Amino acid sequence: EGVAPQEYTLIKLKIHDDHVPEKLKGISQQGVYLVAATLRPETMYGQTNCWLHPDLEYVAFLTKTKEIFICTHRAAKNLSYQEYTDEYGRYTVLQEYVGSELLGLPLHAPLSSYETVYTLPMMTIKGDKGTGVVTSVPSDSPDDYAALSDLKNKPNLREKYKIKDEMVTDYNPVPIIELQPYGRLSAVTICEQLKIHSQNDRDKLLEAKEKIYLKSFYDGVLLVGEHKDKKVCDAKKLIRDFLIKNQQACAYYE
Ligand code: A2H
Repeated sequence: EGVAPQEYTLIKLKIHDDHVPEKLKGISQQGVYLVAATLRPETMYGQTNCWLHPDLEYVAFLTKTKEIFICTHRAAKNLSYQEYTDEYGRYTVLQEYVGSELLGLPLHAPLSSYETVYTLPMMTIKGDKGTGVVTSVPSDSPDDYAALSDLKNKPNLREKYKIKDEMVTDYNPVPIIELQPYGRLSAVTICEQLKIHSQNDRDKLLEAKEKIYLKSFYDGVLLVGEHKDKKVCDAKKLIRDFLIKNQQACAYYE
């Protein structure tokens, strides 16, 4: 970790009103959101699901604008220093959860081509980074592709966390960025080339990320959306600003 703060975009994934957890019902008219920290706002067109760690603790708290955010306690505290709570940095924890209690929830994910995506389990989420909520873009993130493939290939894993088959089988990587020589699903290509078999292939996943992450920033070209045909490095900030302006995302530093 360097000295400079990392600038993330917090993507607000809204829980469908009719699936808001029991104890959060009737508290807010503004909606209940899982908030995911990402470095790649320009990839939100390709969201297929949202990852939570089944054993990690999450809190639901009320923001200054009377929305309910769900993230780790640590991230809630960081957000309280970043003007999401009252002027004294106070915030009310409404409810605590472990991740497994929040799996299988239907969400609206901004810009995604899938109208509904679901919360699914990922075992490699860290509690001391971001919000503990990770939005999944398997076309462009090797970690996300490996974890989604695990759920597709392992019925026992789905069963263990009571994930319905269709929450996984109906969802596939969406081509959103062209990156030569990897093509239109760069994470899929790199995982196949490096023979990555699961989300636990840590060394190979690190290598995969190193191969495509920076390259995508400089050489990637968007295939969809308002900034189609633009390079990722030119479109990234525009898409981030659009999401923030539309209150579908906010800035987050740590
Ligand atoms: B990224 P950095 Cl398409 N545990 O978003 C594990 N991973 C986490 C996390 C946590 N607590 N919090 C955030 N992340 C992920 C999109 C994406 C991301 C793409 C490609 C690469 C990529 C869609 N998932 O990240 O350690 C989030 O996934 C590659 C680095 O703070 C977030 O951005 O640098 C990124 O890791 C933040 O990682």
